[in-house]
Amino acid sequence: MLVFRQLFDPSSSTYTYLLGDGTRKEALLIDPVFEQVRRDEALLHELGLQLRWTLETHVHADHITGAWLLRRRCGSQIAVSAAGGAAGADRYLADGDSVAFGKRSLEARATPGHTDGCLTYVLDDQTRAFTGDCLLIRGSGRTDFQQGSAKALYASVHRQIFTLPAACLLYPGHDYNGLTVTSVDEERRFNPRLGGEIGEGDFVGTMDHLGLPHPRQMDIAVPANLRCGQPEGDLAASADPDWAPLNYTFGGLWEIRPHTLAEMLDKVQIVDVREPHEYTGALGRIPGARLMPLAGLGAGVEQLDRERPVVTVCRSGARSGRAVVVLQKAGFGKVANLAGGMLLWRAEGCIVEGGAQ
Ligand SMILES: N[C@@H](CCC(=O)N[C@@H](CS)C(=O)NCC(=O)O)C(=O)O
Ligand SMILES: [Fe+2]
Repeated sequence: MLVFRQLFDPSSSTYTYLLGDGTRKEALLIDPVFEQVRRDEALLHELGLQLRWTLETHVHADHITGAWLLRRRCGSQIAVSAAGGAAGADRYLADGDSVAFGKRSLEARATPGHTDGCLTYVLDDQTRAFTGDCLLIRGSGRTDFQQGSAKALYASVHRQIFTLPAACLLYPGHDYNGLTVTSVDEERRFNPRLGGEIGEGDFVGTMDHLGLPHPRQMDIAVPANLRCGQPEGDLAASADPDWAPLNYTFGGLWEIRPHTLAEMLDKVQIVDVREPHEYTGALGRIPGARLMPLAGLGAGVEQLDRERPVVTVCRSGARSGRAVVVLQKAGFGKVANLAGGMLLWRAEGCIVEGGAQ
């Protein structure tokens, strides 16, 4: 069983792809983004997958890869193109090499043109291919920096991508218009730069006159990606909260487990965001919890100490998850949601004040 997820980084419009063997529980990520590493890790964890590899389609100019950080956090190995010039990887790929995850695999195809070292990854059964910034949906990667060559890109698309089966789905490295997927057949027919009867000369003429500004992050991203995303200096930006062992969820929240919270009740402020009748109702409450219903939370935040961690709680963990977002927006840095709310708190036998016994 193939596990497949398309993930998006809105700030750079980058797609990251998760591919997993659902039986063997092994996975890889294509083009992870540094700032999204926690999200990707949470998804892998929630799906029960072990990350074996991170793969790069090329040395990116517009965002920093999450490869190095994922290796550090998940023990994955880094695979990059041998022709890309990046140092610090575990494996250097050339045209025709394959990378396995469980019983499945991807074939690397050299598709230079956007950069010298661009690779397209083709799934073993040729039902999907990941084209990086070589072929975009109804577009192509730019060819005006990082050894770009419009001639080379034209040849790559025609020899390595348009020769795949017509029904093969194509997933790009970016999309700037909200499009998500295309197919070989569609791009052969409708790509306005490369499809139909468009010849090499037509393509080169188009690419020479795009007049695009350089990516905003280019001066930071290229050197960092030549180190596979290893930061210079310390790692403060990617450090986890240190006030408690917390879990990060794919939904984007830090959560605390009932037993972890039960052992540190005196060190945190507990904000119960249920309605008053629930606070005094049958489920009871956590000793010391302060009643601040979600609707009035924004107006009441000044009653809270900004230096002490805050844990939010409700019946099931849903409203309190929303409360975390409200508190973060109000500038609170140390906030976590009680996983499973009062229901899980009681189910795990933690101490309750009031309520039915
Ligand atoms: N405004 C974007 C520009 C991104 C950009 O130039 N993207 C490259 C891929 S790394 C590209 O080929 N873009 C094609 C296009 O914009 O048509 C940024 O600053 O990051
Ligand atoms: Fe790129």
